[in-house]
Amino acid sequence: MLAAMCAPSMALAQTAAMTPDTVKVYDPVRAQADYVRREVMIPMRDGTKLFTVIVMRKGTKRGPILLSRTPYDAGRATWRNPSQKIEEILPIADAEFVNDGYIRVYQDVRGLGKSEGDYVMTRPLRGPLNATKVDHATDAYDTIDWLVKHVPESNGKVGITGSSYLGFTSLMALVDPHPALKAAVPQSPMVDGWIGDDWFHNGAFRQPSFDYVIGQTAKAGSGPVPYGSGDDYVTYLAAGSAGDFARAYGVDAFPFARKLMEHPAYDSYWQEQAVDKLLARRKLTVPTMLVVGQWDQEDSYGAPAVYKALEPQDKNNDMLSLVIGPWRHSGVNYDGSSLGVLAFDGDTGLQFRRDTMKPFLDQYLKDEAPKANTPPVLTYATGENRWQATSAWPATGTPTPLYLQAGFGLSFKAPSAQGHDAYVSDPAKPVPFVPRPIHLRDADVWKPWLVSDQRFVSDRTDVLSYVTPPLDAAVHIAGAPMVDLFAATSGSDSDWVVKLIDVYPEEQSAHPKLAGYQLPIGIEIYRGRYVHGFDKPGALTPGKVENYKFGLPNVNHVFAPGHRIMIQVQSSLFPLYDRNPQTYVPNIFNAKAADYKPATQTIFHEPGQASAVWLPIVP
Ligand code: PG9
Repeated sequence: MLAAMCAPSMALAQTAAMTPDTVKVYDPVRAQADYVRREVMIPMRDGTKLFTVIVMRKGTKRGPILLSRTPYDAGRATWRNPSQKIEEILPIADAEFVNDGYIRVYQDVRGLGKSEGDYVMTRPLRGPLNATKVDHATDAYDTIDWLVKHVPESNGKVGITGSSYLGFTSLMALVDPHPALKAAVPQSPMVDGWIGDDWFHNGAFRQPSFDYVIGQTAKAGSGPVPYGSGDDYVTYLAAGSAGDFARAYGVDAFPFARKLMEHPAYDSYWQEQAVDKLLARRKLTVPTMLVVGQWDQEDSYGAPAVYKALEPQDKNNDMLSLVIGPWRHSGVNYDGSSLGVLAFDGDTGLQFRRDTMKPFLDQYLKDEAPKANTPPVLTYATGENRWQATSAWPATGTPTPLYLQAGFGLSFKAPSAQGHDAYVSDPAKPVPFVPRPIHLRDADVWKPWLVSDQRFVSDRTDVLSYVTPPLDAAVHIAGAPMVDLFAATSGSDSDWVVKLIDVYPEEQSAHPKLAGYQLPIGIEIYRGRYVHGFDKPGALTPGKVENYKFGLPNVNHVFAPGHRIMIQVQSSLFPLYDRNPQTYVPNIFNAKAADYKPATQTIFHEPGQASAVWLPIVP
């Protein structure tokens, strides 16, 4: 019976052997999908069209729109897994939103993905650096304007979010915002690429930036830099300066790489695109929640800097909030149960998104949603593993100097005797930033590197480690520890790296991986030539003591009783940061082999020159 029914139709449906086998259009979204996924080209004011994907659960009505503007392929972002289930196609952090009626929108920024137009890296705002009529502020405005008019399932209210580059585009939407933009959650935004976000930290160049530039701007997707699969420590060392590396591998053909190399100091190119400075000159009209990870290995600077710049405007303490979680870069959008060897109390990413971010967005975006109970500041006290709400950041407390002492001690009492320690920093043997062999592209090493055990360098003669006795009582810090270093070099330029470390007791049988662990709470680098101003590089006078002051990342951490606090000082962090030749040259990207010289570095701990890290201690 079955055979009789099928035979005639099968015969009719036979496909000729030479039918061309390519199919022009296959829509993978099938009738059984639980979502609607639309791809549209949205016109901007200059006629350029931006590729935009709109995703929502079937049946969504009066849904708020949550927008992200990305350089990382909106198509791929909304097709994480080929599936008919909305939770599978979208990034995992979107689930709570689309399951509660949100419409999720991703857009390729101009010039990337399927969007039209010219791409300029973190395109500066219209003004001295951008003579065109368009930037991310206008593109966000035009996009929001189109969305509220063309998405019939929406309630006309839009929020913007995203991490890192997407955090940057979220912040740019706050410049002359569209009236329908009701709330923003910029996460780990790239704010100042010179002071403390992706490209440089306090003037020291981050060499993996070259890979990023190629990945981002090579049209044919021809990156990354073809330097081979060996130990990156060896490869970068053999290349010479970061400029030599760029020239050897053709990275200098990329305009943005040239811009990086042409602007080694904090000149107007950097100052005029620093987003905290741009926003500080404008009125904050959109409720904004800034988010960052305590161990953010890419953009630890931006969110707290914007918070600091805008908080004076927030008279009622209800427009601007800050969240610091126990996360790596963008970790907020993934499973936040652990980071490296550290385990937290549950999935801190989910806890934040579900209990803080969503109620905040609901309040401003959903029809008739209740007021959220958003704390002005929410941080996670690592060491005690609990969320903590406060009214201000840094939390109210007393900055207290923890002084370097003779005999490699540390104490809250200022040193009373003359004293200093010295080490030789040899650019031919820079201190590695993670154990060798180093593969900068290994995400499993890169993502948690800021919590990696520092014992691998503690015994090097060019790393000085100062440590307290075991603590009798907990020391709780909440804010950015400040380095206050008195140091001299025998060279004419130098880098200074300072690490604040929580040393776990040797006996930890309950957590054997943490026994004796030297957990970095903050690591930062400072290029000595800028001691008299980031825009005023100058040679250091050999032997002259200078006072270097710079911030470590913002943290909320409890050093538990029995633990010890350690401060390490060294002069390189390689190959993450390019080497300082230790001889002053106008532009380190052009340093020659002969400029790289060993230098004797002297760290002072004596009255009048008492090196310390100021800890933001809270009761
Ligand atoms: N940290 C990345 C980035 C942002 C902006 C510019 C360059 C790099 C990112 O994760 O997007």
